[in-house]
Amino acid sequence: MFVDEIRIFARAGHGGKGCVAFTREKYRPKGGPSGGNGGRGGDVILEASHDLNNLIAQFFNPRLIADGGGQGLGQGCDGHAAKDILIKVPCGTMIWSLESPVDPDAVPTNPKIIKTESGELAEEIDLSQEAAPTNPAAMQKCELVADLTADGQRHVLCKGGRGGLGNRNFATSTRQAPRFAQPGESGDEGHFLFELRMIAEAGLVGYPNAGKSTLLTAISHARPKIAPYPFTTLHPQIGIMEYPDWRRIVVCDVPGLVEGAHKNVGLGHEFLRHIERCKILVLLLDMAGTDGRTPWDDYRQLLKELKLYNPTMLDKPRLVVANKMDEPAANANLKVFKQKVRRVNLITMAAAFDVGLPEFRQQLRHAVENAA
Ligand SMILES: Nc1nc2c(ncn2[C@@H]2O[C@H](COP(=O)(O)OP(=O)(O)OP(=O)(O)O)[C@@H](O)[C@H]2O)c(=O)[nH]1
Ligand SMILES: [Mg+2]
Repeated sequence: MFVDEIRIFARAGHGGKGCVAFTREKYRPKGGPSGGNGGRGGDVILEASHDLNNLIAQFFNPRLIADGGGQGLGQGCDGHAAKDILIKVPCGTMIWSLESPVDPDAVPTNPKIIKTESGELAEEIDLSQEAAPTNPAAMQKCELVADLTADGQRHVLCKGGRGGLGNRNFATSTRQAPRFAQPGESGDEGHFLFELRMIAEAGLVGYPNAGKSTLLTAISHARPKIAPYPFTTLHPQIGIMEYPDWRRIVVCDVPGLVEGAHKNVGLGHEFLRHIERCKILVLLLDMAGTDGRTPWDDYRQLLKELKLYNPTMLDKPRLVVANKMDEPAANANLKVFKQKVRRVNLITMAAAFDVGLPEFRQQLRHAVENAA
């Protein structure tokens, strides 16, 4: 199972409460205040790791709750600090805060002030007006809290509460026996959305069956499934293309994009988030038209769907690749394509037969380095 979006509830630990205690020893019957401080609550910390490639761990554990700190004790003993919890997430995880939508019709109710039997003034709470419990599923993505891109990068999602001070901290010359201590502070908590956007330099976009996975297999050690039916690739796949001088370019293969993807046709277009951060887009066309479509229509549709997903996608430099050039219909289609779509620099190849790959590798490197 591939999980690239998950809603999480996180709560840091509360601080332990401070202690009220006094020293009583055989020869010091009034030894003074000795209540220790409470320990601090544990933090919830996120760490980006390049060993992970999806958020499956959070799918099975969507509640990240750290322990509270220990209470202060007598004889000046402080409570123990709670352990932080460290959660590993894949590189490229964006953390958004979630908030309940504000109801514009909600009228703030004025609290009623009443007089109690003892004559004190108090606020009357109308239980029928109590806020409805929050529904995390209805919460909306609000603010970007963190973007964990580099391996080892950490972010404290929720900070644990400080422990309360024990009564020995409050002794003064005029108040030598304070009979109070601080309660611990509560830890931060909140609902969050974890969204994974892969970190790759180049993204392969194309219709299903265009040969994206075949190209990724030919240029890297990645082994995505290749088959002659549409939507073979269901999740993004990462491959690393190596050059003789050890330069590496990370390439991301995503599922096929089809006409109407913005209306959820095919697999929709949500998966395009994984190539949103790419520097270069590689538009792969089936130049032989093996599925009965024409490559020039495919090209226009791909651009249209990219624009409908996010208009900034078209600002990225792109390489256009004509695949399946070994097929008989490909050369004739290529001629028509060049007439219909002008000012496009095409790289021709037959990925399944390793034809045209050196030129592709060279042009991709050139484009990535110029885009940096
Ligand atoms: N003749 C020919 N067939 C190719 C070439 N490249 C890929 N194919 C075939 O096209 C079919 C689809 O290839 P895939 O790599 O799975 O295509 P894809 O774009 O990843 O498809 P989806 O994952 O479904 O989006 C497979 O049967 C490949 O063998 C090529 O250069 N020439
Ligand atoms: Mg594929």
